[in-house]
Amino acid sequence: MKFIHAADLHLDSPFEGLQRLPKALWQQIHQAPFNATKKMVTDAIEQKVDFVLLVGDLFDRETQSVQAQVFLNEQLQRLCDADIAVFVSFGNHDYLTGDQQLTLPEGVSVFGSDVTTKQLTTADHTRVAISGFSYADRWLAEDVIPQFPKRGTADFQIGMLHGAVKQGDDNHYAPFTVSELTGTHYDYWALGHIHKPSVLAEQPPVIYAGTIQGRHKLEAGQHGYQLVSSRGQRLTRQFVPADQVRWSSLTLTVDEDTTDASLINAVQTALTQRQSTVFELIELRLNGIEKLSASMLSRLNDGTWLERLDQTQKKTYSKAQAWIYEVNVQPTDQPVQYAQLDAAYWQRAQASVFTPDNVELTAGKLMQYPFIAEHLRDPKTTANLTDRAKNELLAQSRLEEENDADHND
Ligand SMILES: [Mn+2]
Repeated sequence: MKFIHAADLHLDSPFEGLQRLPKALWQQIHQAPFNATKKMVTDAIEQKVDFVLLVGDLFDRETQSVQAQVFLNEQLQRLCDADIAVFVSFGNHDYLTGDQQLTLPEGVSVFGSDVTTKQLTTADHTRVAISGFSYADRWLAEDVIPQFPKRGTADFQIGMLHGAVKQGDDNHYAPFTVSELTGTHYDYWALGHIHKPSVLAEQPPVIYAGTIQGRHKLEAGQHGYQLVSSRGQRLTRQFVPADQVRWSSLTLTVDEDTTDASLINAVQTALTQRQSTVFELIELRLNGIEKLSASMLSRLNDGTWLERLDQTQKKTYSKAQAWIYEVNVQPTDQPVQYAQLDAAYWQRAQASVFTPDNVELTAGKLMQYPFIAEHLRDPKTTANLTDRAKNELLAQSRLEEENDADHND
């Protein structure tokens, strides 16, 4: 018995924030979730799996584009034509609505909003029971694990669950605890919702397949699906990459001799030296910025240098299989001397200005969206804002220093 566990295809993701990219490249990125899904389907056919589990968020939005619907239908039809069973549950992004227009090929089993169990006997006579449900709404605050049936007499029982581990009071996505899941004595829990591939338990496996295609810098690294096969009563599993573009970072060190052109050269050299089999979208991180000239620092901060790099990478990205989409100057470990700013004053101001409360206040109504609230409450976000302010101040302070020096001459 062999199956694929995939989740969070997020077909038709808008990839906002990448509008600066050349059109052909943006299209390549927009197509990436589609092509990652296509690869998974091709693999399923070549590997002759018995069934495929798709655990929610197949589409990015509740109103799917015709293109995304047609595409998913074609791909699921390819599986059906190869006698591969398909089990689908919808998640918080593509929850079942009353006027659902989506029609899937016959032979695809879709879970409704109540937990139900579907039975399957594979070609090698293995009896498999699969329990799951779909979201009926954008949010599901209730713990649904008690609604999952007791393990039956099938050779393998699998749970499909699009949800998040219970934490604090804000639980919008079918909250559960890992011990609740392992306590069911199912043989495998196929999870969706969290986009980073991760293993919550090994015995039995409680696994997030992760999104099949990373869609922004917070979804860096490899993405794909789980290929699971049985040997006797044992299940072995393997993560298989399927992503078509990958988010990563590159760190370079700059110094007082760094110029616009030399930094572009250093980037180009570093890009040719890396070993990646897929196209990479790269965040450039720069160390040693305290040695840079004031003008260089402000060109890095205000995006002027990146615009210049874009002119070069427009010609080279296709060969380099990489695109630098952002530059971040790394905070320095050494104490920075601000000419017009007392360091102690800055320390005090920093502590009182960049607080989680102030961030929430500034974000205002945006905080009602759980994913935005989660991002803004992350201490890393506050730290990032602080670093950006610090870099701006440093550049400003350098310019003032240089202006003063000019006046003194
Ligand atoms: Mn998702």
